[in-house]
Amino acid sequence: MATALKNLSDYNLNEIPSAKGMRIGIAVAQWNTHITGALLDGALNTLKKQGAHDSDIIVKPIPGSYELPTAAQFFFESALELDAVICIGCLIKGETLHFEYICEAISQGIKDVSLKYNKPVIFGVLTVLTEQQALDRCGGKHGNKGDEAAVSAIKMIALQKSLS
Ligand code: DLZ
Repeated sequence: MATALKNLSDYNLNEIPSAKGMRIGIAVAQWNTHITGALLDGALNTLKKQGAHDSDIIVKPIPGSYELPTAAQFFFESALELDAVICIGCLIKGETLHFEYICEAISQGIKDVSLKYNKPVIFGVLTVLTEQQALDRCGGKHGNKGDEAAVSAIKMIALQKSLS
């Protein structure tokens, strides 16, 4: 779990499957947009490097991280025929229990939507104690969790295709 021991962007992209033809929705929370925008850039960059086509990536802004599971459900209920959804958000702990409740709801919700639709829903959400920890993980000294989310999506789609 300790990101400090790992750079989130430390992948050999030659070992990742091609993303050509994969259709991916990305829901991006509009809280802490200086962080979520950078996470989105990382995810888009990695998907395109791996061959995903612009027209196969559908990005939608979402009010806040709490809405990410519902947004993922909307994506799968749409006519977009997506292979996966990446949820991008950033929760920074404040002084109340709000952080704990939202983190719990999002992680459970993302898992529930993934199992309900039998499709990968990727947890690209930073849950951090300070803004600096978030900055370190959206293109800073620990890399970019958006890259990691994109790689997870590609690998899970490839796994599902290989088994079906
Ligand atoms: C309300 C709230 C707070 C306090 N903090 C964050 C945050 O750090 N990151 C985030 O993505 N969203 C936050 N929100 C908004 C909630 O996720 C949600 O959008 C609102 O509670 C409305 O349901």
